[in-house]
Amino acid sequence: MAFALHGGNAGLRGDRVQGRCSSGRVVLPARADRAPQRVVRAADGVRERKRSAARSDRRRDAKDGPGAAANPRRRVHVQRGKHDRDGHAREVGGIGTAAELNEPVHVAPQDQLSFERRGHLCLRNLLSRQLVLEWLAPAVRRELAAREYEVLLQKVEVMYEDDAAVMASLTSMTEANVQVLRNLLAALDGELPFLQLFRLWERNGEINKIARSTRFKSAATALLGTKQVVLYQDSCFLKRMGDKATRWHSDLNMCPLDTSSAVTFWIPMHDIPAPEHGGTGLVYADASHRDFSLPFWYGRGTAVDGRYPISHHNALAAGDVSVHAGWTLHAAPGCIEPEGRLAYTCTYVAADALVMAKGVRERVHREDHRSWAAWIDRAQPGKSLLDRANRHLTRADGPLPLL
Ligand SMILES: O=C(O)CCC(=O)C(=O)O
Repeated sequence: MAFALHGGNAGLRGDRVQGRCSSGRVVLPARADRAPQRVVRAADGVRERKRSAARSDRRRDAKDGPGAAANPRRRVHVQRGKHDRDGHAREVGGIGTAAELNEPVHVAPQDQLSFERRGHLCLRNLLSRQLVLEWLAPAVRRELAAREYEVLLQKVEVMYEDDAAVMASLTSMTEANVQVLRNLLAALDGELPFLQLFRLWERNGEINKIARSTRFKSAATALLGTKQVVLYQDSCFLKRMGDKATRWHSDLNMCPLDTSSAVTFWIPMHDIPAPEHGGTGLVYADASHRDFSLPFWYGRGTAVDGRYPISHHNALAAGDVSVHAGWTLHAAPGCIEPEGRLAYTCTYVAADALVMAKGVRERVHREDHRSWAAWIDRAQPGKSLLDRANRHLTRADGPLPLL
């Protein structure tokens, strides 16, 4: 089934692309999965019986708490704890009591192989539906609302990067000028692909617990084939009704680290239909992360049209996570859902990733610079994130919390 991704004309995340959308190999959960070391397996050979078991497990989990289906005796009591400055529950006694976050995931070898070969994978039920709908999604929405100025400023910077007058005016912009930023974006007449916010983990205790959890650490280390990973970046992507397609891009173009070992977990904050039914989940250019030939011979920016099979992971339910490698080309359709589409992402890199040398760093696309601007000038180029010279960056309260 063919579908068109209508790209805007600014920013890195997109190009006007017409692709053939072959459904990705659907990835289904293995449901002996709530116990520690649960296995998250790809779909091959898993049939309707497992799907219907998964559906009834989800209903059970939603009713009785994460893990209730696999272990009916267990109830996860997510208690309300201390409150932050806005009166919202913070991490103490809150999300941290959701046992699933402390349970490592065993990613089956065939899934690791598939990720290695295709550059993407879907881990169904990596999180419980309850955790996503009742904790993560509200926390992400609160951050978006509380940090509207930051969100708008970032998008104006990206969309007006070639307009010297607008860029100059931003230096004197303050929180009181939110309306000015809104007007600048409105003037683009629907060219935006999404609104974005970085570093949610830094300000929100619940999100911090999730991004730094054993759950993600174990999945990231397995997929990258490394012992230690660092949380490099987190972000959220809000597509409002009418927002355009996310352009084809790979994340490492925007990252000042010299590495190929990066993995992004794209976590929808609600159920998302398959792209052919109007959903806005990510679509991937299969094996593009292994395409050394394209950048070697042509440089970046060559159209992906026709070069790779395009695939996706069909409908996603809250708790499913769509995962891609740092160099995998990916995009998303424009948003026709009246309620919009919201996803939270966290990106991990192997701990031996090197901080880029200064001359090279200038070539990094700046779309994500708000994610790393706070620490990059304090980092020692040419050294790994774990090197003694960069240890000061990785304190628990630092910009790159070690897992
Ligand atoms: O959600 C989107 O549309 C874009 C997400 C993305 O580019 C990413 O997760 O790297």
